[in-house]
Amino acid sequence: MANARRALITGITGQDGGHLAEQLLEKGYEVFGLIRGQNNPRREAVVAEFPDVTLIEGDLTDPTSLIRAVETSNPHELYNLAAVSHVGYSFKNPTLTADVTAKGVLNVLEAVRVTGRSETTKVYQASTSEMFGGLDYNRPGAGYNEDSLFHPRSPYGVAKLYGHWIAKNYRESYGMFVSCGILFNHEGERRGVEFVTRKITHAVARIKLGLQPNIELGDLWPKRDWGYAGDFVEGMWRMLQHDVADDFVLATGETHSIEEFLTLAFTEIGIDDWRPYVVQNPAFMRPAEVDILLGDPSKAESVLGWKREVDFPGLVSRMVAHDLRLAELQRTFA
Ligand code: NAP
Ligand code: F7E
Repeated sequence: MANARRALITGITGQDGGHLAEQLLEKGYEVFGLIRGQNNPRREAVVAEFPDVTLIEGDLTDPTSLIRAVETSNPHELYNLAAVSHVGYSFKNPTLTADVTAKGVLNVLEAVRVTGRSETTKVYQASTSEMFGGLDYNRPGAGYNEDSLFHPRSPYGVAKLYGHWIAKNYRESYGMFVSCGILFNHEGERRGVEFVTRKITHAVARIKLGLQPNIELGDLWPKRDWGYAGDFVEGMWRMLQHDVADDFVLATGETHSIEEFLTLAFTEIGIDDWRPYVVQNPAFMRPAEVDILLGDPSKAESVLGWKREVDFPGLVSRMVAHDLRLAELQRTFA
């Protein structure tokens, strides 16, 4: 490993952290992961799946721990994926969201700068389509791109917008290589069950095996540009291999409603009408909703040569298949 490129991933226990660790190890990187808490329940799973990843304890709200993580890993590439990332949760915990998802980005950038690595460490900042907001007045027909207007609709979106701009500010002020990926929703087998796609596929598999009767959801009409997380982390890596730091939208260029996702997921288990199995619960509705998101990934396609591989039906199908295997195991060992 002496000559291997080194990468530090914050958010190693999350969906994207897992995909990225897997891909970077395959590419021959020495991978370090920041893990928070004195007894993080997800540590065991990361150690089991990635025994070659070196875990470093730290928290985005603790600047000293980030300086130590940067000094220990001395990374060529730092992927800042850690965040309070659930939009609904951010309405209930707005101060924590600002501390982690906004100010945490500043803490990461400062850790790189004050340790004298501004010229040697390339940084990826996980920006989001939630910064656009999906309102009628600023909704471009062909989809949002890097020049579209921002109008975030949640404490999460507002915090991410701070992270986006402070990342650009460090690029402009200190010449740091900081690239921001404005990523539209990306899902898959590693997605947390608190997000709507995985919540649905997890429930659909359990309904099929008789482990639960129905699923409780909030609003079903919002539309999202849903891609596969494995494709999207490949795009993150490509951003840091590009010769200049820049901002890039990653998206599929298609948008689908939650109802469409439900239709495909239930069809996978042979049920044509999902309505009898879905209970609407206002607890899962948000004080302000993002109605529709559609991204235009033309720049990433032409400049980075990036293109998503998995399409919408393929995404739903692989998630249901994975959750059916999981539910079968749960039934066997229950
Ligand atoms: P995720 O599964 O929710 O993972 C979030 C990660 O952040 C977890 O590893 C979590 O660790 C870590 N974290 C939370 N608070 C922390 C803190 N105070 N200090 C250190 N680590 C902390 O998110 P994801 O889907 O992989 O997304 C990765 C990034 O991309 C996030 O920044 C997200 O906002 C952004 N993004 C995601 C999407 C998407 O569709 N997935 C789209 C656009 C942008 P614990 O295990 O300790 O909780
Ligand atoms: O909600 C609706 C909900 O929580 C999608 C994060 O990765 O992508 C993600 O944010 C839609 C919303 O994702 C339930 O109201 C209905 O309209 O799966 P979600 P999100 O809010 O789009 C962006 C790009 C990020 O950056 C974020 O980090 O589904 N919805 N019923 C529900 N959502 C949830 N979670 N649970 C429900 O029961």
